[in-house]
Amino acid sequence: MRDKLQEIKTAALESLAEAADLEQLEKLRVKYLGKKGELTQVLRGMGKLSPEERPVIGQLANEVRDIIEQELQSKREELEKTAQQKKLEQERIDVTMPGRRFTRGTRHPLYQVLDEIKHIFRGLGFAVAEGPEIELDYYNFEALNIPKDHPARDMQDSFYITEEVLLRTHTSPVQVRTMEKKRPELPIRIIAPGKVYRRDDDATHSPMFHQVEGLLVDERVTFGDLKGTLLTFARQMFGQEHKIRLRPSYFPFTEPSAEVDISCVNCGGSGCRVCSHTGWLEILGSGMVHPKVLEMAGYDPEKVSGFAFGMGVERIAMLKYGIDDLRLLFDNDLRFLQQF
Ligand code: 2NM
Repeated sequence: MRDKLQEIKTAALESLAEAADLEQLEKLRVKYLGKKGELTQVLRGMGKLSPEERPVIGQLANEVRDIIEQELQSKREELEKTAQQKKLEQERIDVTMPGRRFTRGTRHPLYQVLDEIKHIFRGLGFAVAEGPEIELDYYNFEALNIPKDHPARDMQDSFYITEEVLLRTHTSPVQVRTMEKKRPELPIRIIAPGKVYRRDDDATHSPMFHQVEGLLVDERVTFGDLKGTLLTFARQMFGQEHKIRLRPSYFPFTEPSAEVDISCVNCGGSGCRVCSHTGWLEILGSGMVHPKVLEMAGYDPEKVSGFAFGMGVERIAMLKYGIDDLRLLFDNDLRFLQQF
């Protein structure tokens, strides 16, 4: 057994000295020290030895193992060092080579416009409020006085998750949630920007689009306040030379309601193809908050009043930049996006 151990030691040291790379070294480690390795086999056979011989051979076996381990370790360090050296030689970097130009992205035109809308309303004292895109039927419809038979409540027109939960179809639920949270604090003066979802998909409708809605609730808020606020917005957004026009309209959550037009961004009002020869372009919907909506939010409609409005960001962006196809905003074609 003594001889066998000497034999293993000599053979191991010899082959370790010749190992050319880390892979070979690992094979040798397994061959000598592994679970089924030569040294391990010898140690297994120790049971057959006499009690006097056992500690002597045991000690010798341990010495042999220690020597092989030491040699393995120093050989490993040596080979790692040469491998690293070789890598460094192969990887010479030419520091005089010209750098690779990296292209910087641009902010998406929709979000440039959204930022601008927020900036204008912040200047008018409005705070930005946000809320969930997955909304309860109560906040999206019920609290907004939208009747059970309204087309938007149909499965065909909205994305339902359950009977009571859907993707919000407008950002008005954020306004309701804010009134609920802030009451009785006045004034409420917020805009609610964000993504909304409707089951529409054609050249002029995307199933996801962006809205900004505004809400002001206080004592003695008038239709004149609404008109002045929207005129100020329209002029900051499109230019001080613009006029606005209000036309009677209908929304379940406002009374009275009005559509707001701006003098045509293309012809200034004389009539052209863009404005279908009317001189006007519709930019948003608005109105005085319906007393039922105020009441459901916990306010006394005899004591407070409010105005609200809503606009589609895609539409504003298309008018502002003269984009004629909605889909360009969603295609992510860099040739288009880099123009803004
Ligand atoms: C619009 C048009 C008119 C509106 C109403 C409310 C709320 F929560 F106060 F009832 N938020 N937004 C509103 C009013 C939205 O979008 C075309």
